[in-house]
Amino acid sequence: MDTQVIPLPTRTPIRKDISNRFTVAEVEALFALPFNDLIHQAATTHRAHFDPNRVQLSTLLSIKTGGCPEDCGYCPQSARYHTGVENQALLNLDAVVSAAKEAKAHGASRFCMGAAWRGPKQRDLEPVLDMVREVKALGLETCCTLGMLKEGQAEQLKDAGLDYYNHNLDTAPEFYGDIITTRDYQDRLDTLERVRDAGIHVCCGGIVGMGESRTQRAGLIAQLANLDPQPESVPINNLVQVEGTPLHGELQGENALDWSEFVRTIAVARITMPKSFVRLSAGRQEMPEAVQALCFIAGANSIFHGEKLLTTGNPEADRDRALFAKLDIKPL
Ligand code: SAM
Ligand code: DTB
Ligand code: SF4
Repeated sequence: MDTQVIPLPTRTPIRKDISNRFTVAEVEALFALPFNDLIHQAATTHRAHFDPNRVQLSTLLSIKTGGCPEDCGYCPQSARYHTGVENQALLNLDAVVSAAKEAKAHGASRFCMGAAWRGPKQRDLEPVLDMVREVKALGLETCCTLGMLKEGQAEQLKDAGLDYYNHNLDTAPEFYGDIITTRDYQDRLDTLERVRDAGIHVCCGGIVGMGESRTQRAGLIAQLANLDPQPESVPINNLVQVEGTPLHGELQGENALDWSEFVRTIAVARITMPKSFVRLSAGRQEMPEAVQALCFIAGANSIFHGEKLLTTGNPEADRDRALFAKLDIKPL
């Protein structure tokens, strides 16, 4: 009888020391692995650092909505596009605190407050500092995403009790100019440095499905993985196409990002940033449960939980509960 030799899965060696930077080609080589080998490597990496059956829940609240001066081509909150999003001035403290209490009651461990600003002015920041203090006092981790920070603002947020600041690189440097013209890549890196220097945890990721190439997806992941230290939290968003934004409508059918490529992106993020929380972020509403399950296998271990992201929909809490029950996943 013939003995069948089963080849071992292909493994691309990953350097342990992140002071060795990832090249885009190295990250692209991970993307190019056979799907099963890639998922296996990502799942193995995930298990070396995390309990694979636990997923962290963050809840988002838009504390200031719409009317943003920036031109981010994906964003329903830019004042330049007609998307039907209603502008809403900064919420008052009570509204934020009651939303945070509700998020906690629904099992969230982190509460993330988002504002459609280019960046906060000092008079904008003061009330946000109160929000951070009160949300923190509820025993929740606090996160803000307020746009670019000026000198000294990160320190004020830290003093108020801010645990995380979300500021995304969004895409590869080479594709960035196709999406945003009102701030550049370096502006984003500068804000991330201010956040890091103030001792706040960094939440930094990007969006895929905007018409970028695979090399550009690898370019985004290389940028994120080469941040030193790596971000504690890495949101991977699948573009939510909103009518009225420049990116609406063009990326359909064969131009749309295939689900397998999204899962590959999660897997590559996990392998290159082994100790970071990789968040399966925007786009879950449109994503079949089986694809979400693959993302969890590939190392995603955080989601946004709650019926809304900032302005667009997210799966209802009951749907997430049912999915977690099927997969025996427990919130962290
Ligand atoms: N205005 C601030 C800023 O841009 O830094 C904070 C809020 S902004 C909405 C936060 C992030 O949400 C963006 O950097 C982008 O990655 C993500 N985002 C916005 N619109 C999106 C969409 N339609 N689909 C997927 N992700 C989106
Ligand atoms: C992130 O990376 N994704 C979240 C959070 N950080 C702020 C935002 C997603 C927004 C999706 C579009 C919307 O709801 O307006
Ligand atoms: Fe404004 Fe942020 Fe939307 Fe860009 S992503 S338009 S900065 S709210």
